[in-house]
Amino acid sequence: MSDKESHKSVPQKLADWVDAVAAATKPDRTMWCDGSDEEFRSLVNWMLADGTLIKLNERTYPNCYLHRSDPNDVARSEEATFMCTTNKEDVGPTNNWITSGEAHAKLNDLLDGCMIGRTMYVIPYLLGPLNSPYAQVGVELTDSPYVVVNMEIMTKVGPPALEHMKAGGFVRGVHSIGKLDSRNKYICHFPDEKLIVSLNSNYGGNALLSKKCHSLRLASVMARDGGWLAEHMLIIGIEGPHGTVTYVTGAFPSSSGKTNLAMLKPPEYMKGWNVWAVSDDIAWIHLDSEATFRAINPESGFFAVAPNTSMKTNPRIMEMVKKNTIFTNVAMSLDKTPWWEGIGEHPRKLWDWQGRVWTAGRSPGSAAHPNSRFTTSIHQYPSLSPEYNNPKGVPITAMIFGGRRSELVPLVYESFSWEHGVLMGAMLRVETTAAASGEVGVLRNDPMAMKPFCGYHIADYFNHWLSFRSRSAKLPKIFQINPFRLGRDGRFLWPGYSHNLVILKWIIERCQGNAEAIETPVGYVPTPTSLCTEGLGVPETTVSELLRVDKKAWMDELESTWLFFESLGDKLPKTLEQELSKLMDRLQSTAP
Ligand code: GTP
Ligand code: SPV
Ligand code: MN
Repeated sequence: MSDKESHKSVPQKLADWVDAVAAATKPDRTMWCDGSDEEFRSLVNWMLADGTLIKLNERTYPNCYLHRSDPNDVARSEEATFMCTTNKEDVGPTNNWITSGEAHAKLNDLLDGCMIGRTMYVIPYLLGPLNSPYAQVGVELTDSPYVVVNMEIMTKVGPPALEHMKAGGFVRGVHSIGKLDSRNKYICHFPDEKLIVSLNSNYGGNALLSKKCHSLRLASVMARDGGWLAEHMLIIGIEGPHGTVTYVTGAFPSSSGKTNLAMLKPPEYMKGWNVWAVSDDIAWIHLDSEATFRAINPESGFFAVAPNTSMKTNPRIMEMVKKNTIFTNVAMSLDKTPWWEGIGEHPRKLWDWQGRVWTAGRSPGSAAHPNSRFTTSIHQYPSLSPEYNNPKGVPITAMIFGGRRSELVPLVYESFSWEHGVLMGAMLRVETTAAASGEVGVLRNDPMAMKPFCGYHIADYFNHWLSFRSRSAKLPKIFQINPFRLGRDGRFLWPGYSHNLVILKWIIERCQGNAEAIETPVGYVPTPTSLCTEGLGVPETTVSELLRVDKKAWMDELESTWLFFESLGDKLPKTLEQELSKLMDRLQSTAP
């Protein structure tokens, strides 16, 4: 880390912008981050000294730290997230909107002197593999050292970014904790200026501007203009017993299983299989010169959900977070070992996520926050794909949509065509989770798991997806999965986690033309025998229930899709309307 004087060599445009932001926000000093271990350590030491971080048990969790957020700042704030453009029509009905002019006026007021008494950190970051034509640079200015250390885990900070910047421009991000005043919380995006301004939150997705703000909201606009896709998707390579690796992506909304699917450890009964992680949250997908879909992970780390992670549900994650990890809003045992609901055994006494004494059976609520998370470098993950750093990305054979549906959606099914698959994604209606503030478990439309992240009109986005039909002869097959169906007793019907490989295997075999399916009105559903469920211990009747297509319930679902599509106005592509009508016809012409 160094001060401004030693950075005479950075591009003038960057230096001028940093000076201008410093002149407005008035920090006591400006420090340029280089992403070195030494810098990371000194920031951690400062945060240990002022209480921003707590050191966890060095024996059980070496080099691990706990951060406790302000209790009102624990999840993404969709209500405070805005797309700022000239016309409302640009951003459509799924985004909050203010005019750029109005937003700048408001933000300039709030930025004035907001860093007085603080240090402003300059974080140049690279997203994507080194030397990749798809990589992008951003620079985040922040007064939060917690943000700096997280960004150093999540992205490539310092020299790689400055080097890459020589070849092109960069996305600008300004972040200030401000006074954590929730009435003045703004996460504003200016796609025309490639600018993000985020004030009064220090929480992950609101404050780590490389993540949802740059990699999805701004990148989705760039992707529309450049003919590619910026998606809320995991990327994995699935290796079969013969050693062939097939790459698939999966778009599920926040807190709906992406990280766990990306880090799946095969169950005992599936010897010879493995799942290699490329990404657990975001995919940038371009067509290469042969029109093959190629995906890269813009990120270099994980910012993922802690609750329910255990040696039983996901031993690979448990091993990975045992060192060099920052935990946010988890509970802590008296010997300073991190703890969360679902981890396994239950100490009688804990410190809860707000630092209060928590006694099992007596204290109300959960000890860890339901959206508590860990930040870990991707290089700590033992089954990281050797292709993770491939500048060209990995070739995509299938794309999966999913999300939490306690009813209706079968465990897995396949679309009839690209257009029908796009409809599947556009129709995605799922239960909300604790990853965003607001009620949990409420059904909402979350097309392609991008409702909170698509930075432009969602109907134009559907059109963009459809446009790939004429641009590629190697379109991935599209599937939907749902490991979250509940039984009458309120418990999950499907064991999930490692057993989800049974679903992935069927998907791969469908792509190879080797697995049987039944044609239903909604798509191809596995025959019970084509899904290898022998090792599972799930009764046959439960498997049948998981694969059942309920005509009446689907008709109701289509009603709500019509309403959603109607709310999008006349930009809705005709192709999607036709696909929806065809689906309706197919349902109507089947017996109940
Ligand atoms: P974001 O980081 O918010 O984007 O979440 P994500 O989509 O990566 O979800 P993640 O894998 O972190 O899972 C979210 C929660 O769902 C965690 O509590 C998981 O333990 C739980 N979960 C993940 N996969 C399964 C599954 O197959 N079945 C069940 N029952 N729960 C699951
Ligand atoms: C999500 O909410 O989808 C996340 C966490 O992955 S955040 O970084 O807050 O967006
Ligand atoms: Mn996510």
